[in-house]
Amino acid sequence: MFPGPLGHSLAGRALEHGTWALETLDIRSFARDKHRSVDDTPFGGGPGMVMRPDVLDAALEAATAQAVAARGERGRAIYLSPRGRVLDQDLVKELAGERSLILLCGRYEGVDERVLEKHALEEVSLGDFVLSGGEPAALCLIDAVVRLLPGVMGNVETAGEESFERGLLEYPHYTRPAFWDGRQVPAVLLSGDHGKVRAWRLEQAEAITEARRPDLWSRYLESRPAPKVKKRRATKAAAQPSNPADDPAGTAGSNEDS
Ligand code: 4GY
Repeated sequence: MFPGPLGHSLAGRALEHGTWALETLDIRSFARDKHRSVDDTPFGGGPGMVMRPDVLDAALEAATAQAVAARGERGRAIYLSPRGRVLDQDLVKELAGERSLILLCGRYEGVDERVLEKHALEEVSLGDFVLSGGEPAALCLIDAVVRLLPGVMGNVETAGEESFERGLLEYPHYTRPAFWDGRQVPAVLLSGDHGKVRAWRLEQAEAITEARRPDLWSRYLESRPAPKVKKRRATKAAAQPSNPADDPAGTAGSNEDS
């Protein structure tokens, strides 16, 4: 399954180029019995099978030794699981800063809990759904991390250009033809006024984020500096002490949530 679709992507070219490297270990190759079994029935009963701690431990020890030999350190070890910290761009950035990562992909009902403890595995989730194995999640994580490595993306979307960097969803994109299928590209994008284009895109990104992702929208509002209070030229009226009754909360002109 590795590099699988990554071999046909941006990450695939970077892999050939040596920007990053991937070593895969087949957990079954660490099985010791004649049936090469990696799973067993759960203590306490219940459905399905659980991945055996002894086999996983051998695989993780081998992965650790390889990482230390190749990169000088183990790096963070991650178990892809719906129980984990939900992957977001902040975590992707953290992981892109590591010299090495170990990704453990489970099958069946999951892995023996003691292995997670022993190897200090961090659980990371792609979201609230259940895959049949961790591999597709690992591929997604790798893709998101590798595109942040220096040189992989070239000049596109450098430092902070992406909407997500500002905590917003993407604004709508358009390319030629300007009129297609009875639909016109928004005029502002053809205006050549870069300031207007930037303002329109921000407005669109904000509207889409507010409508579709109230969670992101709240965070954006909290993290955004309060709008600047326009400096007005001093007038007679402005020079007068204001009437506190006009602003009972006393927040006008202050910047308390910034
Ligand atoms: N969701 N995010 C996920 C997943 C598969 C059985 C435990 C997810 O990251 N991984 O659904 N993983 C299961 C398969 C063992 C992991």
